[in-house]
Amino acid sequence: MATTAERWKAKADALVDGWRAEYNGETPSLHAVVLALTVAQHETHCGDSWPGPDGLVGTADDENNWGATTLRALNAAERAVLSAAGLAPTVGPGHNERAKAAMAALKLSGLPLPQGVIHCDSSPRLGPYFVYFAAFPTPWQGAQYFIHLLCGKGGKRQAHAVLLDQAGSEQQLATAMYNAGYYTGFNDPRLPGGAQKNIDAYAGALRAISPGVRAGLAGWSSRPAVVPAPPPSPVVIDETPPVVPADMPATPPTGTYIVPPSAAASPKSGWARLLWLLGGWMFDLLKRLKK
Ligand SMILES: [Ca+2]
Repeated sequence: MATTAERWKAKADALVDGWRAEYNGETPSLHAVVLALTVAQHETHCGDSWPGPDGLVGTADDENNWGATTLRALNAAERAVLSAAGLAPTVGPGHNERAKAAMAALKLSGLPLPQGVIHCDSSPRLGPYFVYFAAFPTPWQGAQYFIHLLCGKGGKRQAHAVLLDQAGSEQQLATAMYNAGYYTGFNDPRLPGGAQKNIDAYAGALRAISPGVRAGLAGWSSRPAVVPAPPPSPVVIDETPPVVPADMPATPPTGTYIVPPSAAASPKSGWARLLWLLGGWMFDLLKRLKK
């Protein structure tokens, strides 16, 4: 059993390998490693949250999903299979079992499956939904995809600048991530102060984690770059535009795989849900017209 410090050093090594694969061999600073690991820890315990069917971390079937990175929404054919099987998403008790049942039903259906695993997630606007999360054969590949989504292709997202800035803070990172749609939080952004509450909650969670990461990495420095650098092998993203529910973006928000305590405040199905969503849109529209 690895000690806490040994675990952090192993996670840091995987993160550095992923960063180098994403950014042409560039080595991230300790500051960048600490902040990125902090996010990955908050989201999925740097991959350990989803150990795969055997339930054990560190074995071949681990999902190696860092950062709760989503792959795509379910398409119409997949949703039809789950609907016929009577499987609805939940983020309440039994959400893991429900997601496993959904995955099993889709495997049985014979539909071509992407490189991902279904979990239940939720957002303030959508309530619970099934979504494919990315899965990888190794930790560094999971870390690379996480960095790719966090920082954007070529590092074009604000989160990348925060990681590179030695004074970049958890608050700045949480703000950049929220603005980029990395997480949605549990407060309705349509309500006054809702968005800021989501950012503050996320930043607070990061501030609670980062000192432990920094302490765990005392005395650690990144390994010399492997020559040649490990070939980037990001997940093969299914480019087929999925047919998604009208209220759900084709690429659902990634991240924050945390079961909210008061999930499902919204109607779950049918006309009630449709009316609820229409209500939300009308609210947005009226707010915009007022401006
Ligand atoms: Ca495993």
